[in-house]
Amino acid sequence: MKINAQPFAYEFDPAHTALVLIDMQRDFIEPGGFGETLGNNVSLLEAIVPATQAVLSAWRAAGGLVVHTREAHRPDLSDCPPAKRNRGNPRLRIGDAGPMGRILIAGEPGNQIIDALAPVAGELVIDKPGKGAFYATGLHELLQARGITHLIFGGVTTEVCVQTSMREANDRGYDCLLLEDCTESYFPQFKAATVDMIRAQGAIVGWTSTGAALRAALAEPLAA
Ligand code: TIU
Repeated sequence: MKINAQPFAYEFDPAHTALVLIDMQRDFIEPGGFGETLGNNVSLLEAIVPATQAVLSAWRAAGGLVVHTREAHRPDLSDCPPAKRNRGNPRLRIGDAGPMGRILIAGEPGNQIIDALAPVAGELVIDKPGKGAFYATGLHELLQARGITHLIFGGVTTEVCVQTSMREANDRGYDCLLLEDCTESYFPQFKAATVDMIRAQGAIVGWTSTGAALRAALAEPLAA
């Protein structure tokens, strides 16, 4: 299957491709979570939910593997380096009690994926202590066991956890595509720069396209 992308068409076989949705959690998208405690306007991120939901439905209908990640720490914070917890000047730190439970802690209400994109049976849910999806998670091994060679990315935020995960994936040999309308940043200029730098130099990190282009390709699998 081939879809229009930049800097040139992206080719993939859905049987060997996973849709990877990065950290679509209440902690980043809703008020009162980690994103807001860092001083961000979280309302910007909601805008990508409908496009991401449409892609997720189409990908599920096509039978493709779905991977959801969550930035999450253990309740005892043993996987949270003090350097990460102390960074910046947040109103609430990782592990502190907030309106949606303890900030960025596994199992808390705020740490869950938003209802609109909730995982279903058979999908991989990866809790990650870092910004990248491959650090300290075993994700590479899980993907290799399933014969996955291509990864299609959406999620938040573009220049932090999405970009870090794409770079980790690229270094591990995956062909990566970023869906521009299914990713967002608290800083529009950082999203734009990230999209540009990913596809620069002949797709140095990966390709970029849109959810609509992916859905169109999935709707006509025999045409590709
Ligand atoms: N702060 C910010 O932009 N992002 C993060 O801390 N984590 C993710 O991107 N998921």
